[in-house]
Amino acid sequence: TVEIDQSRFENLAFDVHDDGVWVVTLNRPTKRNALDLATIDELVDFFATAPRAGVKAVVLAGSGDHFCAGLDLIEHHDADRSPADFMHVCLRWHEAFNKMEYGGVPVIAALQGAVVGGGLELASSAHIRVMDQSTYFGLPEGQRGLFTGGGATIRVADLVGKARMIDMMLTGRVYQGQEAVDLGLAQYIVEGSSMDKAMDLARRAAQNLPLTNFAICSAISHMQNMSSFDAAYSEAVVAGVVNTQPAARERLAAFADKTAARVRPNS
Ligand code: 1HE
Repeated sequence: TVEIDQSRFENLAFDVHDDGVWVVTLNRPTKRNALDLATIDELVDFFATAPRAGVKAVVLAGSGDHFCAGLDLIEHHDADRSPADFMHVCLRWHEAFNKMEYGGVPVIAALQGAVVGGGLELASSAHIRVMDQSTYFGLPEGQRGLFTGGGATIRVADLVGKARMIDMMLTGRVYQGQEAVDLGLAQYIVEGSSMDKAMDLARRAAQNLPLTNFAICSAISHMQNMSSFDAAYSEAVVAGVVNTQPAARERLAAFADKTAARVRPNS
Protein backbone atom coordinates (compact mmCIF):
# COMPACT_ATOMS: atom_id res chain seq x y z
CA THR A 1 0.00 0.00 0.00
CA VAL A 2 0.95 3.63 -0.42
CA GLU A 3 0.42 6.61 1.86
CA ILE A 4 -1.61 9.67 1.05
CA ASP A 5 0.37 12.67 2.19
CA GLN A 6 -2.40 15.06 3.19
CA SER A 7 0.00 17.99 3.46
CA ARG A 8 0.26 17.99 -0.35
CA PHE A 9 -3.34 19.19 -0.68
CA GLU A 10 -4.61 22.76 -0.43
CA ASN A 11 -7.99 22.67 -2.14
CA LEU A 12 -9.19 19.35 -0.76
CA ALA A 13 -9.75 18.71 2.93
CA PHE A 14 -9.80 15.22 4.42
CA ASP A 15 -11.53 13.61 7.33
CA VAL A 16 -10.36 10.02 7.75
CA HIS A 17 -12.50 7.57 9.72
CA ASP A 18 -11.37 4.34 11.39
CA ASP A 19 -13.53 2.18 9.13
CA GLY A 20 -11.62 3.33 6.04
CA VAL A 21 -14.18 5.93 4.97
CA TRP A 22 -12.55 9.15 3.77
CA VAL A 23 -14.56 12.35 3.59
CA VAL A 24 -13.00 14.44 0.83
CA THR A 25 -14.25 18.03 0.75
CA LEU A 26 -13.80 20.59 -2.01
CA ASN A 27 -12.57 23.45 0.07
CA ARG A 28 -12.97 26.72 -1.83
CA PRO A 29 -16.33 27.84 -0.47
CA THR A 30 -15.72 31.52 -1.28
CA LYS A 31 -15.46 30.45 -4.94
CA ARG A 32 -18.42 28.07 -4.57
CA ASN A 33 -15.88 25.26 -4.99
CA ALA A 34 -15.27 26.17 -8.63
CA LEU A 35 -12.80 23.78 -10.20
CA ASP A 36 -9.53 25.48 -11.00
CA LEU A 37 -6.65 23.50 -12.42
CA ALA A 38 -5.01 23.11 -9.01
CA THR A 39 -8.14 21.43 -7.63
CA ILE A 40 -8.36 19.10 -10.63
CA ASP A 41 -4.69 18.18 -10.10
CA GLU A 42 -5.45 17.34 -6.47
CA LEU A 43 -8.41 15.18 -7.50
CA VAL A 44 -6.15 13.30 -9.92
CA ASP A 45 -3.56 12.88 -7.19
CA PHE A 46 -6.05 11.64 -4.59
CA PHE A 47 -8.08 9.31 -6.80
CA ALA A 48 -4.95 7.86 -8.42
CA THR A 49 -3.64 6.92 -5.01
CA ALA A 50 -6.79 5.99 -3.06
CA PRO A 51 -7.22 2.47 -4.51
CA ARG A 52 -3.74 1.50 -3.26
CA ALA A 53 -3.94 3.39 0.03
CA GLY A 54 -6.54 1.28 1.79
CA VAL A 55 -9.33 3.82 1.27
CA LYS A 56 -12.50 1.73 1.55
CA ALA A 57 -15.03 4.36 0.48
CA VAL A 58 -15.06 8.08 -0.25
CA VAL A 59 -17.70 10.63 0.60
CA LEU A 60 -17.15 13.57 -1.75
CA ALA A 61 -18.55 16.85 -0.49
CA GLY A 62 -18.36 20.58 -1.04
CA SER A 63 -17.89 23.12 1.75
CA GLY A 64 -20.42 25.91 2.16
CA ASP A 65 -23.87 26.16 0.63
CA HIS A 66 -23.01 24.76 -2.80
CA PHE A 67 -21.45 21.48 -3.88
CA CYS A 68 -19.65 22.87 -6.93
CA ALA A 69 -20.03 25.74 -9.42
CA GLY A 70 -18.14 23.93 -12.20
CA LEU A 71 -15.22 25.26 -14.20
CA ASP A 72 -13.43 28.16 -12.56
CA LEU A 73 -14.68 30.77 -15.02
CA ILE A 74 -12.45 33.52 -13.62
CA GLU A 75 -9.28 31.45 -14.01
CA HIS A 76 -10.45 30.46 -17.49
CA HIS A 77 -11.17 34.09 -18.39
CA ASP A 78 -7.84 35.37 -17.02
CA ALA A 79 -5.77 32.60 -18.60
CA ASP A 80 -7.14 33.39 -22.08
CA ARG A 81 -6.30 29.84 -23.15
CA SER A 82 -5.56 28.60 -26.64
CA PRO A 83 -7.64 25.70 -28.02
CA ALA A 84 -4.76 23.33 -27.33
CA ASP A 85 -4.35 24.66 -23.78
CA PHE A 86 -8.00 24.08 -22.99
CA MET A 87 -7.97 20.66 -24.63
CA HIS A 88 -5.21 19.71 -22.19
CA VAL A 89 -7.22 21.16 -19.29
CA CYS A 90 -10.15 18.95 -20.31
CA LEU A 91 -7.92 15.89 -20.62
CA ARG A 92 -6.79 16.51 -17.06
CA TRP A 93 -10.44 16.67 -15.93
CA HIS A 94 -11.05 13.36 -17.69
CA GLU A 95 -8.06 11.88 -15.90
CA ALA A 96 -9.49 12.90 -12.52
CA PHE A 97 -13.04 11.79 -13.24
CA ASN A 98 -12.02 8.52 -14.91
CA LYS A 99 -9.90 7.69 -11.89
CA MET A 100 -12.99 8.26 -9.75
CA GLU A 101 -15.35 6.22 -11.87
CA TYR A 102 -12.97 3.39 -12.76
CA GLY A 103 -10.71 3.38 -9.69
CA GLY A 104 -12.60 0.65 -7.85
CA VAL A 105 -13.21 2.61 -4.64
CA PRO A 106 -16.87 3.52 -3.99
CA VAL A 107 -17.42 7.29 -4.23
CA ILE A 108 -20.59 8.74 -2.73
CA ALA A 109 -21.33 12.39 -3.45
CA ALA A 110 -23.04 14.37 -0.67
CA LEU A 111 -24.72 17.20 -2.55
CA GLN A 112 -26.15 20.57 -1.57
CA GLY A 113 -27.02 23.73 -3.45
CA ALA A 114 -25.63 24.15 -6.94
CA VAL A 115 -24.35 21.07 -8.76
CA VAL A 116 -23.83 22.78 -12.07
CA GLY A 117 -21.71 22.59 -15.19
CA GLY A 118 -18.44 20.89 -14.31
CA GLY A 119 -19.88 20.36 -10.82
CA LEU A 120 -22.45 18.02 -12.35
CA GLU A 121 -19.69 16.38 -14.38
CA LEU A 122 -17.83 15.76 -11.13
CA ALA A 123 -20.93 14.47 -9.31
CA SER A 124 -21.86 12.21 -12.20
CA SER A 125 -18.47 10.50 -11.88
CA ALA A 126 -19.40 9.33 -8.36
CA HIS A 127 -21.09 5.97 -7.94
CA ILE A 128 -23.89 7.23 -5.70
CA ARG A 129 -25.33 10.74 -5.45
CA VAL A 130 -27.29 11.91 -2.41
CA MET A 131 -29.14 15.23 -2.63
CA ASP A 132 -30.83 17.35 0.01
CA GLN A 133 -33.73 19.75 -0.39
CA SER A 134 -31.42 22.59 -1.50
CA THR A 135 -29.70 20.63 -4.28
CA TYR A 136 -30.21 21.59 -7.91
CA PHE A 137 -28.64 20.45 -11.16
CA GLY A 138 -27.94 22.41 -14.31
CA LEU A 139 -25.66 22.71 -17.31
CA PRO A 140 -25.27 26.51 -17.76
CA GLU A 141 -22.50 26.09 -20.34
CA GLY A 142 -24.92 26.94 -23.14
CA GLN A 143 -25.72 30.34 -21.61
CA ARG A 144 -22.03 31.07 -20.93
CA GLY A 145 -20.98 30.53 -24.55
CA LEU A 146 -19.23 27.32 -23.58
CA PHE A 147 -19.56 23.59 -24.01
CA THR A 148 -19.10 20.76 -21.54
CA GLY A 149 -15.54 19.47 -21.35
CA GLY A 150 -15.48 17.21 -18.32
CA GLY A 151 -17.44 14.21 -19.50
CA ALA A 152 -21.07 15.42 -19.38
CA THR A 153 -21.66 14.24 -22.93
CA ILE A 154 -20.90 10.76 -21.62
CA ARG A 155 -22.05 10.66 -18.00
CA VAL A 156 -24.90 13.17 -17.84
CA ALA A 157 -26.32 11.83 -21.10
CA ASP A 158 -26.05 8.39 -19.53
CA LEU A 159 -27.96 9.48 -16.41
CA VAL A 160 -30.80 11.51 -17.95
CA GLY A 161 -30.68 10.62 -21.66
CA LYS A 162 -29.52 12.62 -24.66
CA ALA A 163 -32.75 14.57 -25.18
CA ARG A 164 -32.90 15.89 -21.59
CA MET A 165 -29.22 16.78 -21.60
CA ILE A 166 -29.62 18.76 -24.82
CA ASP A 167 -32.62 20.61 -23.33
CA MET A 168 -30.63 21.42 -20.16
CA MET A 169 -27.84 22.91 -22.26
CA LEU A 170 -30.01 24.75 -24.79
CA THR A 171 -32.44 26.29 -22.31
CA GLY A 172 -30.65 26.29 -18.96
CA ARG A 173 -33.34 24.02 -17.49
CA VAL A 174 -32.68 23.17 -13.85
CA TYR A 175 -33.78 19.98 -12.12
CA GLN A 176 -34.29 19.65 -8.36
CA GLY A 177 -36.29 17.71 -5.76
CA GLN A 178 -37.90 14.33 -6.34
CA GLU A 179 -37.98 14.93 -10.10
CA ALA A 180 -34.17 14.86 -10.15
CA VAL A 181 -34.20 11.47 -8.45
CA ASP A 182 -36.89 10.16 -10.80
CA LEU A 183 -34.71 11.16 -13.76
CA GLY A 184 -31.64 9.43 -12.31
CA LEU A 185 -29.55 12.51 -11.43
CA ALA A 186 -29.33 11.21 -7.85
CA GLN A 187 -30.27 7.92 -6.20
CA TYR A 188 -31.35 9.50 -2.89
CA ILE A 189 -33.00 12.66 -1.65
CA VAL A 190 -33.19 13.39 2.08
CA GLU A 191 -35.08 15.81 4.27
CA GLY A 192 -32.05 16.42 6.49
CA SER A 193 -28.35 16.36 5.68
CA SER A 194 -27.04 14.66 2.55
CA MET A 195 -23.74 14.19 4.43
CA ASP A 196 -25.38 12.01 7.11
CA LYS A 197 -27.03 9.81 4.49
CA ALA A 198 -23.86 9.63 2.39
CA MET A 199 -21.88 8.57 5.48
CA ASP A 200 -24.41 5.79 6.19
CA LEU A 201 -24.12 4.53 2.64
CA ALA A 202 -20.32 4.78 2.63
CA ARG A 203 -20.04 2.87 5.91
CA ARG A 204 -22.30 0.19 4.54
CA ALA A 205 -20.31 -0.10 1.29
CA ALA A 206 -17.03 -0.15 3.25
CA GLN A 207 -18.12 -3.40 4.89
CA ASN A 208 -17.98 -5.22 1.55
CA LEU A 209 -14.76 -6.95 0.59
CA PRO A 210 -12.42 -4.50 -1.20
CA LEU A 211 -12.06 -6.77 -4.23
CA THR A 212 -15.84 -7.02 -4.54
CA ASN A 213 -16.14 -3.23 -4.39
CA PHE A 214 -13.35 -2.95 -6.94
CA ALA A 215 -15.40 -5.05 -9.35
CA ILE A 216 -18.60 -3.08 -8.67
CA CYS A 217 -16.92 0.32 -8.98
CA SER A 218 -14.67 -0.43 -11.94
CA ALA A 219 -15.81 -3.47 -13.92
CA ILE A 220 -19.42 -2.36 -14.42
CA SER A 221 -18.29 0.95 -15.93
CA HIS A 222 -15.72 -0.76 -18.15
CA MET A 223 -18.28 -3.28 -19.32
CA GLN A 224 -20.68 -0.54 -20.38
CA ASN A 225 -18.02 0.48 -22.91
CA MET A 226 -17.81 -3.01 -24.44
CA SER A 227 -19.92 -5.01 -26.82
CA SER A 228 -22.31 -7.35 -24.96
CA PHE A 229 -20.22 -10.21 -26.24
CA ASP A 230 -16.98 -8.91 -24.71
CA ALA A 231 -18.77 -7.66 -21.58
CA ALA A 232 -20.11 -11.16 -20.90
CA TYR A 233 -16.62 -12.57 -21.30
CA SER A 234 -15.17 -9.92 -18.97
CA GLU A 235 -17.92 -10.51 -16.44
CA ALA A 236 -17.02 -14.18 -16.33
CA VAL A 237 -13.34 -13.38 -15.82
CA VAL A 238 -14.05 -10.83 -13.06
CA ALA A 239 -16.48 -13.21 -11.34
CA GLY A 240 -13.88 -15.95 -11.59
CA VAL A 241 -11.47 -13.83 -9.56
CA VAL A 242 -13.93 -12.16 -7.17
CA ASN A 243 -16.20 -15.09 -6.41
CA THR A 244 -13.36 -17.39 -5.46
CA GLN A 245 -11.41 -14.91 -3.30
CA PRO A 246 -10.36 -16.52 -0.02
CA ALA A 247 -11.99 -13.73 2.02
CA ALA A 248 -15.39 -14.58 0.52
CA ARG A 249 -15.29 -18.12 1.94
CA GLU A 250 -16.09 -16.86 5.44
CA ARG A 251 -19.17 -15.04 4.18
CA LEU A 252 -20.34 -18.10 2.26
CA ALA A 253 -19.79 -20.29 5.33
CA ALA A 254 -21.90 -17.87 7.38
CA PHE A 255 -24.70 -18.23 4.87
CA ALA A 256 -24.40 -22.01 4.90
CA ASP A 257 -24.54 -22.23 8.69
CA LYS A 258 -27.45 -19.73 8.79
CA THR A 259 -25.65 -17.03 10.78
CA ALA A 260 -25.61 -14.55 7.88
CA ALA A 261 -28.42 -12.01 7.48
CA ARG A 262 -31.10 -12.93 4.96
CA VAL A 263 -32.40 -10.57 2.30
CA ARG A 264 -35.78 -9.26 3.47
CA PRO A 265 -38.21 -6.65 2.15
CA ASN A 266 -38.03 -3.16 3.68
CA SER A 267 -40.17 -2.92 6.78
C1 1HE B 1 -16.98 31.45 -9.31
C2 1HE B 1 -17.76 30.48 -9.99
C3 1HE B 1 -17.16 29.81 -11.09
C4 1HE B 1 -18.95 31.31 -8.40
N1 1HE B 1 -15.89 30.16 -11.40
N2 1HE B 1 -15.74 31.73 -9.68
N3 1HE B 1 -20.87 27.07 -14.08
C5 1HE B 1 -21.55 28.18 -13.92
O1 1HE B 1 -21.90 28.83 -14.88
C6 1HE B 1 -21.95 28.53 -12.50
C7 1HE B 1 -21.48 29.92 -12.13
N4 1HE B 1 -21.82 30.24 -10.75
C8 1HE B 1 -23.09 30.55 -10.35
O2 1HE B 1 -24.05 30.47 -11.08
C9 1HE B 1 -23.23 30.99 -8.93
O3 1HE B 1 -22.01 31.54 -8.50
C10 1HE B 1 -23.67 29.89 -7.93
C11 1HE B 1 -25.11 29.49 -8.23
C12 1HE B 1 -22.77 28.68 -8.02
C13 1HE B 1 -23.56 30.43 -6.48
O4 1HE B 1 -24.30 31.63 -6.38
P1 1HE B 1 -24.02 32.65 -5.17
O5 1HE B 1 -25.00 33.77 -5.31
O6 1HE B 1 -23.99 31.90 -3.90
O7 1HE B 1 -22.52 33.17 -5.38
P2 1HE B 1 -21.90 34.30 -6.34
O8 1HE B 1 -22.10 35.64 -5.73
O9 1HE B 1 -22.36 34.13 -7.76
O10 1HE B 1 -20.36 33.91 -6.33
C14 1HE B 1 -19.60 34.00 -5.12
C15 1HE B 1 -18.16 33.99 -5.51
O11 1HE B 1 -17.84 32.75 -6.14
C16 1HE B 1 -17.82 35.07 -6.53
O12 1HE B 1 -16.47 35.42 -6.31
P3 1HE B 1 -16.07 36.81 -5.59
O13 1HE B 1 -14.56 36.74 -5.58
O14 1HE B 1 -16.66 37.88 -6.45
O15 1HE B 1 -16.68 36.74 -4.21
C17 1HE B 1 -17.91 34.32 -7.83
O16 1HE B 1 -17.15 34.89 -8.86
C18 1HE B 1 -17.33 32.99 -7.44
N5 1HE B 1 -17.76 31.94 -8.34
N6 1HE B 1 -18.97 30.42 -9.40
C19 1HE B 1 -15.22 31.08 -10.71
N7 1HE B 1 -17.80 28.85 -11.78
C20 1HE B 1 -14.42 21.41 -18.37
S1 1HE B 1 -15.62 22.38 -18.99
C21 1HE B 1 -16.75 22.64 -17.72
C22 1HE B 1 -17.71 23.72 -18.15
C23 1HE B 1 -18.27 24.46 -16.97
O17 1HE B 1 -18.26 24.01 -15.86
S2 1HE B 1 -18.92 26.01 -17.30
C24 1HE B 1 -19.21 26.69 -15.69
C25 1HE B 1 -20.61 26.50 -15.36
